[in-house]
Amino acid sequence: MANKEDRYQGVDYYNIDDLLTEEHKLVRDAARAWVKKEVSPIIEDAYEKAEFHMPWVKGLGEIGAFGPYIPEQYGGPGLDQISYGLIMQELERGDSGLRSTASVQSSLVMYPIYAYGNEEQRMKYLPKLASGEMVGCFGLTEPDHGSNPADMVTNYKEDGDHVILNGAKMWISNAPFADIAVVWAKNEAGRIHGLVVERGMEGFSTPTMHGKWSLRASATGELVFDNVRVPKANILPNKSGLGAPLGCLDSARYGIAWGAIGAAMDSYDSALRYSQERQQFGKPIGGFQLQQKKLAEMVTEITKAQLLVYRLGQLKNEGKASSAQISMAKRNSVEIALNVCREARQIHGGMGITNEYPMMRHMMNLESVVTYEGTHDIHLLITGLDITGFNAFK
Ligand code: TGC
Ligand code: FAD
Repeated sequence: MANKEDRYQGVDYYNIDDLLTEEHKLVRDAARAWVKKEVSPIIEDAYEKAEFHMPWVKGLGEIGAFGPYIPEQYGGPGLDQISYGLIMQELERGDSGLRSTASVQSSLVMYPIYAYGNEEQRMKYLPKLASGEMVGCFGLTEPDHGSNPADMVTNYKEDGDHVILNGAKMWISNAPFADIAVVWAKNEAGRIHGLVVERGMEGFSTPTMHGKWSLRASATGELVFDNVRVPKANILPNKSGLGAPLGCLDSARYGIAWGAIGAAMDSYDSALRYSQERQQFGKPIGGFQLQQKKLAEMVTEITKAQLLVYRLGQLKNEGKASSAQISMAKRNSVEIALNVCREARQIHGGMGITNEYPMMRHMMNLESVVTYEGTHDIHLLITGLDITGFNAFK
């Protein structure tokens, strides 16, 4: 908030806090305090300048936002999935771009190294990624293959104890400053594998993408591979095929399902306060029925979404959450968040379009969140396939 104190208090209409453990609350409160201190005072400025504030990386490592569920033996905090969700919610309450950086590092870089890598790869990368000493990115999307990554053209050929990687990835969060990239490419047999490509490898470049009206406080770039020699030791050995990157997406989409509600909570929190303080026609605007309708519907949708992700977190902790359940939650959270932010902006009247208040920034961010990690349409089709058994993608 430009020049304004961050008075965010959280939203808990159904006493969901009573379902949380002491550890959940400690982790959530630490993330909230860090966002208030380190993010809120400068986020509007960073957004306007389209800059990712690099000192945030160290702080994110300190609050356990990088690989929250990665075991302590690999440098992670070893928390459960609900803690992971709560951290993502607090970060996205600050800004979706901040949550993006943590999502990518946690679910799209650390998770595949942890789940599909060998012990040497885990020990080499995970502790540094957990602390923020190293930052990673995830290259799946290509210029001509977004919703349909199965048709990717990025590929590698054998060359002794190396492979030669060629192709390009687009729309890659964290790419401009990442130390490593987990890249998905086809081998000579056309099978998809994950490779860890390191900055400095000859022929590897990461041009920044400019001109975004959304997610401006997050850096987005391309990954270009021009005959890059990657050691075979950098190929993740324990899973291949499209299911490998999609498995990472399950974890990241789960984080977004929690995160997007944070943007909604921030906007509702601001709108409720504004409605109590702003006077028109001799009384607070919160006293008018039309404003109450907006606020009551906002808190209802937030509460329903909070309960959905809490239950999803329980299922995830038990290893029982299906990909389709995660898709439903990601889709629902982003949709309600977009609607809540829009209504909250209207409650602020003209002031709502300025950077004195967070709603416009959240709304613009959510236009990326509704598209990345599987578009709104793709998640609907995943639900459609799951309930009918008919595939409507192709
Ligand atoms: P399909 O034939 O359905 O599946 C191929 C194989 O994958 C398995 N599978 C999954 N495994 C784990 N998790 C999932 N969610 C899975 N979905 C499918 C499946 O069982 C199969 O395995 P196998 O062993 O039989 O081979 O694949 P399809 O080609 O028909 O595609 C299905 C579709 C459209 C749902 C999928 O391609 C998809 O989800 N597309 C959306 C692409 C996407 O989400 N891209 C995201 C890029 S990363 C990103 O946006 C990061 S933003 C980060 C940030 O800044 O926060
Ligand atoms: P397309 O796939 O071309 O889709 C265009 C439209 O067609 C959409 O509305 C879509 O819903 C619709 N459509 C597509 N197929 C179907 C179908 N079968 N049926 C009905 N409708 C369909 N990718 C990464 O790999 N790593 C990252 O870190 C990353 N970060 C990102 C950051 C930002 C800010 C953004 C905007 C994107 C990022 N992405 C990343 C890419 C993102 O995952 C893709 O943009 C997304 O998967 C959609 O692909 P596309 O943009 O090519 O759209």
